[in-house]
Amino acid sequence: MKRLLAIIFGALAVSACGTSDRSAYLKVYNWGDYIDEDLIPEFEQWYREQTGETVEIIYQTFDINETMLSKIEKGHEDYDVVCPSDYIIERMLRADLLLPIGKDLGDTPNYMDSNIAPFIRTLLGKVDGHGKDANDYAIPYMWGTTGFLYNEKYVSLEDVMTWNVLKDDRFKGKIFVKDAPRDVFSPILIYLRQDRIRSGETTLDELMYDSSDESIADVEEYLSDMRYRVAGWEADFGKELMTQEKGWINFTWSGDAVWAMDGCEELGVPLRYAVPMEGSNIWFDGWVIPKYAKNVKAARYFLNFLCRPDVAIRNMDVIGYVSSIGTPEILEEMSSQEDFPEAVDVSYFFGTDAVAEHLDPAQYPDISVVDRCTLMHDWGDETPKLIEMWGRVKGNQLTTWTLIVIFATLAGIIYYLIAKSVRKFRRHSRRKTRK
Ligand code: N2P
Repeated sequence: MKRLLAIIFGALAVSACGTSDRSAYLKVYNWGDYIDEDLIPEFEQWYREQTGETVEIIYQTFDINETMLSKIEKGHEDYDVVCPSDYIIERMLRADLLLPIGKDLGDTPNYMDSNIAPFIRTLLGKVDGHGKDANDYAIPYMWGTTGFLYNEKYVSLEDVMTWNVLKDDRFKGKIFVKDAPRDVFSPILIYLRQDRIRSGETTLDELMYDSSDESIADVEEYLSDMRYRVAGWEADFGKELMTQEKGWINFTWSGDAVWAMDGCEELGVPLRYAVPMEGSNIWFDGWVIPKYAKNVKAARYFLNFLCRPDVAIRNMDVIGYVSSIGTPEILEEMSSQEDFPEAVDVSYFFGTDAVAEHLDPAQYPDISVVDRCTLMHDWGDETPKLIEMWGRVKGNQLTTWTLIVIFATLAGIIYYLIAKSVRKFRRHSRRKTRK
């Protein structure tokens, strides 16, 4: 409801923008369920305090990268800040769609420079900016892994330690998969190329650039064979279905898993999260300022605001995802929230002393998990091949409901035709008798 109202008010305000001063509005385009919405008016107030100027946020959401990208790339929409994933930032830089974030913040401290964990800065450094340093064009927001959220009542940890669980008939009709072509393609390719990785013929990183026809065909064959076990392709609702036990396995992002696991144990739904042994993606989403933006100043302040540790903690609490902010306050807060029995080595994120921290391993994976994950890369002009393959895989799928509807319609038509012939036959016989 809150989101619906935001969209309605947003739409009204956007139309009002045509006649008003555009510097009074900040157009934010973010993933659904990806911010503590109470922070929106708090930013507006903070911006007034910092600059003496008024700004009103027009907040809109998307559920997959491709929708957002097309609005900017094809629609030239004037969003001031948007939140693409790593490989889409790469694509936007390649297509020259981004403005530098800039550093002018008046007297306001720069939280962007000081608070982002070096680990995430290094990941951002791996984004190929095609001659540009991605660090000048993006502010990392949330990060995580891709893996399985599973219900321990029906599925064991051993089951989900391989991506091949997707082909296990015991779980037919109980699997939800993210409707995100690249996020599904990459782990499946990693799974299919295990032998080549082990023999040194290829590496995880090389696979993330692999858009060859051979690899697309292999993943398509795998997905086509897997799909009849899939109950649904979801962008955002899988986590809720898992809490209602409508699904037992969800191919999803760690943050969705954390959101679902929160409080589920008490309700008798034992949800867990794991990253298969074969390896997976580590990803981050970052805020960027598209070149069609109209309020770059407020955009920069907004990104700076999101890098405040207190703001990062509020966001994490509400959405379940993990912020790129890696200051000591974050470690202190996250380790005080719940007593996780297992210690994880998170020195890669919080610094050399953090080798045995009792944090949620779904949020802050142990270094051994991070070591088997890799960042995705843009396929450039090859991308349509993936989208076409995805369409074939999903498009050919007949769900049980589709089959029921088709059969019911056919039965109706057959009944109608038979009834019509019987009536015609009776009329004919009556006429014959009269004669
Ligand atoms: C939140 C979506 C998170 C995006 N609903 C993960 N890349």
